[in-house]
Amino acid sequence: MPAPVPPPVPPGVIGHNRSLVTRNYAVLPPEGMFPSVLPWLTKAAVFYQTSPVMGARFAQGRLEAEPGGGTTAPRQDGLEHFLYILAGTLDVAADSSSTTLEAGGFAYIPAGATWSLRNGGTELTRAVWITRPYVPAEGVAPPEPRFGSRDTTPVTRVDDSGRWRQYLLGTLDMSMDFEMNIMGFDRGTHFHCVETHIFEHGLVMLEGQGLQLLDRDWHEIWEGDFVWMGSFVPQQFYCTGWGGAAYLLYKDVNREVV
Ligand code: UGY
Ligand code: MN
Repeated sequence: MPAPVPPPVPPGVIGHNRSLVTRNYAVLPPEGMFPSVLPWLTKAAVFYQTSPVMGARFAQGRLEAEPGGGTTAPRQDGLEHFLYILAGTLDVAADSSSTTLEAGGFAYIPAGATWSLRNGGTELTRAVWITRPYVPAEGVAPPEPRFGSRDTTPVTRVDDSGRWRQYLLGTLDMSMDFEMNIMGFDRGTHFHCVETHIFEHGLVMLEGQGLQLLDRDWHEIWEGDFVWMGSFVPQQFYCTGWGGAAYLLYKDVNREVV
């Protein structure tokens, strides 16, 4: 009997791996991610990109929900959650507030809230999903549920360097223990320095492409890629290509780390 003919391998699949996981940073292109099916989700899955098993102090993944998919019942897990819609729509309820989010829409669900998610649309929904334990601040009331959208969040220009940012959950708000910011770069722009700080990052490339410095090495990243940066990882970003670039950035802030 003749040997079976193997299926054709698409160009670039072998010998061109961009995925990288180190002790304190990781680069994960979307095509290598696998879905986790969870007992309390129906017609939905999470493609986890980082979690405490990698060394992070938070969990981040991409939620994919088919039409009609979402949580099987309202949940109360004691964790805080952030969702940012990449495509499709998502109905989100947290305690007595609820809304339907479209692409660019986001939700913050505080720890202790009773919450649920559902794709009430007709297309696949894709969303960034961040989960972590809340660290309370002395003398400061914990945050309430928040909904918003990228379109209605002010754009702040730092200087005339071509960099801009949007603080989706505000900044210097001591009730919050993390920020979610969109960092934007006009063509050819970069940060003024190599940053090294205690804050951790989960980065999702929303648009464009660039070169990301992680420790001593440069990595080309583009739309859909995920990067985890642990505390004190030297980091810098250069916007490459012919247009601008933007990424969504998790940053743990406003708390002592001792
Ligand atoms: O705010 C920040 O820490 C941000 N500039 N870091 C980054 O984009 N890697
Ligand atoms: Mn940073």
